[in-house]
Amino acid sequence: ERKLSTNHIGKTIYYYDTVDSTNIKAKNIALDENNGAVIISEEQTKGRGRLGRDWISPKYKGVWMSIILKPNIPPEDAPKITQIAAAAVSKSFDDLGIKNKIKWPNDIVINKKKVCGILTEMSGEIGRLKYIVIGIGINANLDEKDLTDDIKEMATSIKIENGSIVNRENLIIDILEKFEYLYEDFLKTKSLNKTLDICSEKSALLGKMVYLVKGEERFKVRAIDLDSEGRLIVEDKLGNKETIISGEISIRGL
Ligand code: BT5
Repeated sequence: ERKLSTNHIGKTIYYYDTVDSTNIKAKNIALDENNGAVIISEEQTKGRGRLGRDWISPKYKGVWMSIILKPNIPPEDAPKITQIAAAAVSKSFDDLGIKNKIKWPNDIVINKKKVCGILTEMSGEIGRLKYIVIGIGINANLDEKDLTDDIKEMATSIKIENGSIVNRENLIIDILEKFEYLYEDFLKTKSLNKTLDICSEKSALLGKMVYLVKGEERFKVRAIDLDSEGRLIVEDKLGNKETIISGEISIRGL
């Protein structure tokens, strides 16, 4: 059995058999909680993705967890924490020998299919952040039958891809340790350098043609780089560059 060796992240862990959503639980207690508190549940009855989408969270088979953070950073910096979490999860998969890529801004994919999604939410006023909740959902040991019709084309699990069961406890410990390392480096240096090295190296998009979906419109562009803030830079066929802020646009075409 591994032991968690972090300073703050996961020092307090709330563990549930079932909840509506670990992000909802986290937001409900965040004001009174310490930085780094973690909520984990075996099942979510109302797991959520971005823009109110559903997140399938069957019992005992996934990692459904949320981290409460109270950094002294401007609210605009919250999307950077999504990148830090994606880098941490991706590196943890690497350690398990699981080939994976980061699909900016908030997915980890195996063989082009989604195995992990990240949902970053925050509370605060202009210029003053109260807390950030970072929700991480990982399809660890889901079987084919757990993938509902609407997601089975685009989603998978580590077990399905690797053929073996993942020790979820060890995976959680590894992710929390890697997350703390990258997060503390970011707070200390005020730069995302370490995270961006991972996000670039592991990117599923960089160098590729992708579709930007803006409302009803779709634009074919090349993903060319991540900037120092963790935003995606794309280029159209005329050579016009655009910087994409996470959450503004979703990307299809993988
Ligand atoms: C995300 O949203 O990818 C963020 C998912 C965050 C889930 C975690 S679990 C712990 C914490 N508590 C919560 O309530 N949420 C967080 P988005 O990029 O919007 O992707 C959502 C879309 O992914 C859905 O519309 C489905 O198409 C698909 N999807 C739903 N469940 C999935 C699953 N288990 N695996 C892969 N794809 C899924």
